[in-house]
Amino acid sequence: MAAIPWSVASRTVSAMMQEDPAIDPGKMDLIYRSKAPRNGEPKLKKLVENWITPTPQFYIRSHGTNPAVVADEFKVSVEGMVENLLVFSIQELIEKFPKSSCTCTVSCAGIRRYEFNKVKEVKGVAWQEGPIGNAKWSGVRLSDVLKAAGIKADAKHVWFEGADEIVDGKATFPFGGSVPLSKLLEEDSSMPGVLLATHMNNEPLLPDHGFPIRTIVPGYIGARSVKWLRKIVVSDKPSPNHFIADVYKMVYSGTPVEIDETAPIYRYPVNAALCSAERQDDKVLLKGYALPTGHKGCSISRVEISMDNGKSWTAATLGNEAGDFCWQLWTATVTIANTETDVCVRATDSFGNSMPETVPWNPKGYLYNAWHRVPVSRFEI
Ligand SMILES: Nc1nc2c(c(=O)[nH]1)N[C@H]1C(S)=C(S)[C@@H](COP(=O)(O)O)O[C@H]1N2
Ligand SMILES: [Mo]
Repeated sequence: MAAIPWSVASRTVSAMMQEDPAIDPGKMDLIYRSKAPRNGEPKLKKLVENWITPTPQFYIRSHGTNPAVVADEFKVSVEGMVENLLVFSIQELIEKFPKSSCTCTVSCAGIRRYEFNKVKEVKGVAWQEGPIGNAKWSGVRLSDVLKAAGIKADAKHVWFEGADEIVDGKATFPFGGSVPLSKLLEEDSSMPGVLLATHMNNEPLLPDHGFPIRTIVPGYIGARSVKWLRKIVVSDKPSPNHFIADVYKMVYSGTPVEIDETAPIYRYPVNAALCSAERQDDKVLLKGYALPTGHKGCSISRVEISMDNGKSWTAATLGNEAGDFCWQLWTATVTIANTETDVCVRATDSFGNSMPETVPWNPKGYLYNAWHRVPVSRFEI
């Protein structure tokens, strides 16, 4: 068996042990909303301590059990509307194609879902503000792999399929998704359109994050960044996989007709959250994050705080670190006269998108991005 240069032996063992729902020692810090499948988000105060989210603080969202993976035997195939069908081991992929890295934010479409529950109960993990993280991802570019495969003229979408098995009633199927091929036109020397990532924050991916390989789709909801990637299919239509054909769509009544007629969600909308509050003499220091809409060249232009339910707003201070498809951290110093009040936060991005005061309820609880309204009493100040 060929030696693996990026030393994955330990990961192979721990990935195989995923039958056991024991939590990876590197992921003990998360607050688990469910353990099987594993769904955990970081403590918010910790989340905003670093612009690059340390891997232990990075949320986990899995729909099924982690697949048992033997890294040396793992293969990724490239099929469909291509001139050459290709199959690569991870070793071959990383030897054959130029290395590529990017820093970008991955955020779950269900972020802040618990707020919908206050209106009417929604299905799905009751996430708070934590299923979001900004990491450095490294691997190879999907565009380089597709160049080697040769794309046929009428191709329009690229499907991804994971090695996990999702059980839904009596059916079992892999997690999957797709992106329009045009997403790849967005790439430049510093940002791939889609990355096939083997590493996160300079370490091989943890099993929970898709070891040995996953897609990372900058600017798209987390569901499009398929973990344990084993199949890439080039097609003239979006993937028929459940997670793009039926779910991860913004529907309001959820009838079959509405689902069929609604496009899948791709890019995430502008969002922001207040994550920590600390007393500093007679003032309070607030810290949070803001995420611009997932478009190339889109950044946060302002974050504003209101202590009077949105009647008046003051600007927060944006952190220095920013980048395409990345969140931005912010701080604000405020006076809190009345600990019974709410703090409201809203962000506006450079494409003119602003968080609305309220958003309509949707039965799946996706894309909650109304003003972040937090009772001061949430924080011990
Ligand atoms: N194979 C596979 N890929 C997947 C998922 C999954 O359940 N299976 N969950 C998706 C969802 S909904 C999100 S938000 C991200 C979460 O990535 P993370 O667990 O590394 O944070 O992975 C996506 N990729
Ligand atoms: Mo997600």
